[in-house]
Order: sequence, then C-alpha cells, then structure tokens
Amino acid sequence: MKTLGEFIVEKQHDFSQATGELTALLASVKLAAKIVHRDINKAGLVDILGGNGVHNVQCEAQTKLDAFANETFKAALEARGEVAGIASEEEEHLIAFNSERARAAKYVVLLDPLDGSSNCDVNVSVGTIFSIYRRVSPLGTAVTLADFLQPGQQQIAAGYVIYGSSTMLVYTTGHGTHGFTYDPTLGVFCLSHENIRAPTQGTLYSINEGNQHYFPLGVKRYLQYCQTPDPATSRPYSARYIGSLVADFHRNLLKGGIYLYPRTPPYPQGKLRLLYECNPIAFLAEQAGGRASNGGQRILDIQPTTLHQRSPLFVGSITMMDQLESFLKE
Ligand code: AHM
Ligand code: MG
Repeated sequence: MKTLGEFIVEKQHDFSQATGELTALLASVKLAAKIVHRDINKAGLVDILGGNGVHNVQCEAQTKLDAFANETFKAALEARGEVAGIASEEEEHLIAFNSERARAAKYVVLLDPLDGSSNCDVNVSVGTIFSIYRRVSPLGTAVTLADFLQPGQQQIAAGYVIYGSSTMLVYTTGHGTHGFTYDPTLGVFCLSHENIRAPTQGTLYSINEGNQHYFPLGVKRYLQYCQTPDPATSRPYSARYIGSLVADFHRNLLKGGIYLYPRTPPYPQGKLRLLYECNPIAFLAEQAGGRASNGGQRILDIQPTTLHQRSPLFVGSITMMDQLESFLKE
C-alpha cells in the first residue's frame, strides 16, 4: 500500500527547483479534504444541511457546507505559509495571505470548495476542486490579480476530492492523473488508481437535457447522434447526469464518456467557472488522455480576464470530443 503522502514525496523530483513547498501545499489540501469528508459524513446528524441565508458573489444561495468547506480549505492553506493567496468561488475577491512566510511563498491556489453542494442535502456525491499556479508577482510582496488570471496551461497542479460512496483524491502535476482512495479507519489516502487513462471512446454522455430547447444546434445534433441506434458504434449511448461536475467527470474519466455544459440563455457565457472548475478539470482530463474545450478553443489556452469568469465546457474521451466538435463546426 502506498499513501498519497509517500507518492507525492516520491514524485517530487518531477519538479525542477523542487524544494518541498508543493509537497507541503498538497499536504494542506489533504488535511482539509479529511476534515470536509468527516463533516459531510455527519451531515444528516448535525445542523449542517441546507442554506445559510447568504448569497455568494454570483448571487447563488450558499449552503452551510459551502461556507464550512471554504473556511476549512482557507484555514488549512493559510496555516503552513506555503501559499501566497487564494481565490475561491465562494469569495468575491482574492485573498492575499499576510504573514511574512506567505508573502514569500511561490504558489497561489484557486478553489471550488464544495462543487454541487446542494446535492449534499439528498446524499449525492459532491466534490472539492483545486488548481495551483506559480505566482507571477515578485516574491515577498502581496499577491495580485495577475497571479490568478493565468491561462490553465500554466497550472502547476490540479485535482479534486470526490466525496462519494468512498472519498477519493485525484490529482495531477502534469505527469499523469492519479487517484487515491481514503481509508477512514487509517485516516490516509491510499494509491488506488495510478496513471488513470480515460478510454478513447466511451458510451456515456452527461448533460442537463432539461435545457435541450436552449442548446446550440450543433449540440442538439450531437445529442441526436448519441441517441441514434448503431450497433457498430455501440449507440445509443447512455445518458448519465448527476448534476455534480466532479462526480459526472469522475465517472466519465474512468468509464469513458463526455460531459457537456453549453451556453444557455440563463447562462449566456456557460455556467461553469473557468478558473475554479473548467481549468483544473481540463488539466486532469488531458493528463489522462482526454480533451476539454469550450466548443471552439482548448480550455487550457483561454486567457482569463476576470476571477469568476464562466465558460462553456465540453470534456471527455477524445473520440467523442472529435465527434462533438465536427457537429459544432457544421
Ligand atoms: P456550483 O459550483 O454552484 O455547485 O455549480 C456547479 C454545478 C456543477 O457541479 C454541475 O455540473 C452543474 O452545476 C449542474 O448545473 P445544472 O443544475 O444547471 O445542470
Ligand atoms: Mg462549482
């Protein structure tokens, strides 16, 4: 059995100028994930389900667990002084950590502390998504917006924690995508899915089909293609949609499939956040042999302009992505 901690130390040599800071940073993520795991698992027993009456910067109702996960990750990332600042889906502005050690730190972290959080109320899987960049501002100063508005291809590491039938942490540092299953009796994440390879062709498609009426024509045509019987290509494909990006992506990553969230009139720029959701998921997908785009451009090539920017997201097995894009181009 290999633990996440051992694996990270073993792979530390993958970084030029590795000084152990990224290892320490990932240890903070690991600790916060264990705390959130513990509290989600008690969710029906203590007063932590439902909303807290607050709306976040995107006018979305915040749940108690959103706020709890946000505070937990923020505290864990600040505590060791390995992170210069964070940006979170639950915070309007970036947060610059102020200790001398933090100001001298190399990395910034972007977070969706609890993605799909409303699913907790009905015992459905949710996740934490994280993305790590090397800052571009001078060491020793407070972080600036430019540190966070970097294209996804600049990510040093990214990952997610899925709180599902088991809790797993999946991450990449640009050397493959690796998965670790949490053993709550030991309190450790154990390597269970080394070097995940997404099937090049899958038979699952994931989209909120209730919005069908709004979809761009290319997406509608692709869905018709997915639903048209053709034994040679194993169609019709199966529709699978949890409404929790981490869970939908995780399933498609392991089984082969495609996740789609196009523009719709309620979300003319797409619903998902480029920095907290699309970029880390795209990095993990590519490192597993999959692909991610906004329908016209590789997600990781997009230059962000604002912290809470949204984007359409199409991500999954490469053959399915190719097929989708041929419909989008028509
Ligand atoms: P959230 O970050 O506010 O939880 O929203 C993101 C979630 C994703 O997890 C999920 O894939 C999507 O929103 C579901 O949206 P919809 O309910 O429109 O299908
Ligand atoms: Mg989210």
